[in-house]
Amino acid sequence: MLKAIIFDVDGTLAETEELHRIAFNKAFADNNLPWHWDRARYRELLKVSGGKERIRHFIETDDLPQRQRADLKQFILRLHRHKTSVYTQLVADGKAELRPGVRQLIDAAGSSGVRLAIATTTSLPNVEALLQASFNGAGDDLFEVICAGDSVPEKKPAPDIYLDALRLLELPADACVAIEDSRNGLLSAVGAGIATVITPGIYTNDQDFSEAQLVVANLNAPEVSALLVGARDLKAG
Ligand code: XBP
Ligand code: MG
Repeated sequence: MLKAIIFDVDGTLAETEELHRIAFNKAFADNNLPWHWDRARYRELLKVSGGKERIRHFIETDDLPQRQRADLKQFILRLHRHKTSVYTQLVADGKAELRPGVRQLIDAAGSSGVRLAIATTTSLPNVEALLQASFNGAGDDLFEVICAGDSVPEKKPAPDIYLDALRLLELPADACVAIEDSRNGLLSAVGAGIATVITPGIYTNDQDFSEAQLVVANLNAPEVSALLVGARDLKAG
């Protein structure tokens, strides 16, 4: 019986990857780096989970001289911190909005007694900015567990972040459903044994989701609210 829904963030709660791309490019420009990630390149780079890991991968494939830097780790950390400050400001300015059906599903889960959690690769400040902007700060109360970014040794597609969410929820995988937008996220959730609903995003609509329990365009699809029926019946007693 469904006891919790575990949401991914980027591409799932909101279509935010375009904002991340803009933030990366602004941080590159502000730091006088001759780098610019267009949409096609970003689609490729998104296969690397984590902004810091994505920058390192880009340097190793495209800017070999930077790779020689003695302070490469610190350089990437500083650049990514700048990107995160640009991104969180964009979100605070209202540039990210929840995808269709997200708010309704969250409300329906609340009235069915289904608990909510977040399992994301993105940095915690990005999650907090989105919850603040989308739920007027009530986000922290809505999502009982928030697992994000560097809190785990291995990012998606490794299962670590979802295993952490299960541990903190104190629930078995079969009492939960994960909601994701990407193959990395699907593999992470399925790797933790969690049935997964996919809502492909603008950057992931060409990916393979064969391991998913359900693939829908958006969370306002009727099959999604059916997930809650069991929970509601049981709650009604
Ligand atoms: C998506 C990611 C993140 C974001 C950028 O996270 O892979 O890396 O692209 O955020 P998810 P950071 O879909 O799991 O929410 O720069 O903070 O990593
Ligand atoms: Mg995602």
